[in-house]
Amino acid sequence: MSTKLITDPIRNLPWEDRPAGSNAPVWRYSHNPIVRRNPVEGIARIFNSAVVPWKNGGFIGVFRAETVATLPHLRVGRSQNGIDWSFENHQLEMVDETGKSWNPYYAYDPRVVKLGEDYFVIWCTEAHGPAIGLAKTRDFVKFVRLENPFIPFNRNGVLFPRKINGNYRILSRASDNGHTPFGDIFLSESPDLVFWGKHRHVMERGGNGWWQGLKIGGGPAPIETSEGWLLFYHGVANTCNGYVYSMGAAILDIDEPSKVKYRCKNYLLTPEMPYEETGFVPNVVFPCAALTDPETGRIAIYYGAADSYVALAFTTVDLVVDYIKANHESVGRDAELGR
Ligand code: BMA
Repeated sequence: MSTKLITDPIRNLPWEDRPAGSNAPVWRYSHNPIVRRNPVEGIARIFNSAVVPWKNGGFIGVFRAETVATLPHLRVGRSQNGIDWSFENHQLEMVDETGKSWNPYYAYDPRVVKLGEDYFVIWCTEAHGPAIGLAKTRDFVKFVRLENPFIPFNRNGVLFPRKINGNYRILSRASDNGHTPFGDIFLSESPDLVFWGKHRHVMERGGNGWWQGLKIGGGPAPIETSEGWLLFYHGVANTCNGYVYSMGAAILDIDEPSKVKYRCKNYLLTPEMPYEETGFVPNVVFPCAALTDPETGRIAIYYGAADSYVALAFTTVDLVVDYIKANHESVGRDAELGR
């Protein structure tokens, strides 16, 4: 059965066909990584970053950049083809709702979501410990920062691209002040982007595969499809040599996204290429954005590799949804409930 993407068209999204002879559900761009080390003077690495379509068939993004002093901040990048990027020579500046400067001390792992006329940026910010930051922009020049949705510690926030039953929704993972050796995905809702509540558990770490045994966290903004919300997420394995970050996927109920319809027991991408296995932090595949085109069913996924590079991977909605369904497993409480 074919699954439909319920998203705006992006006819020129970056694309490369699946290599001949491959039956992988997700495949890498052959010219990865698309952003390499030292991409801008004074910037050592750009990685876990978010991209959206922009004017005149181009693309714009909010990138996680680390200076040569290794403090992460956000920076705007622009591209005509979604592959070759140029970056602003200054970090993204934010103001509060009265226009007063309100810049985060550090900022990382942004996601960007278009909701109505506004583009929302959600990222990990400093608030006496890591917490979720939220800002909106219409032009990627002026960014108005809103209240932080949650108190610390929480560093993995993902906003849905539309309201559901009248409320905004965020996926997040409560964490600790360090490298968080635990973590499930939760859902919260808000009528106004200020007051968040009705917290629900969505998915727990674990399953039969060890790739997501330590913790899991949302990736790109969930993608609306005729099967439900397609969620790419990261899962972390704890090995004797440190954490290994892979990408997995699930499908959440369209009206009640705390309900998991299908969860894929296999990872879709795991560190295999030199730019994923070697870098500032080895063995990291960390998806933060996806571009979709309903007419072709194409999906382009942007992911951070080894905390050093931006890389691209591709799939189609039919391929990935069929793969998730064919490899569905119930985990934890869902399994107990027979879902
Ligand atoms: C997580 C986040 C990510 C990073 C990953 C691996 O906790 O900080 O930004 O990619 O660790 O270092």
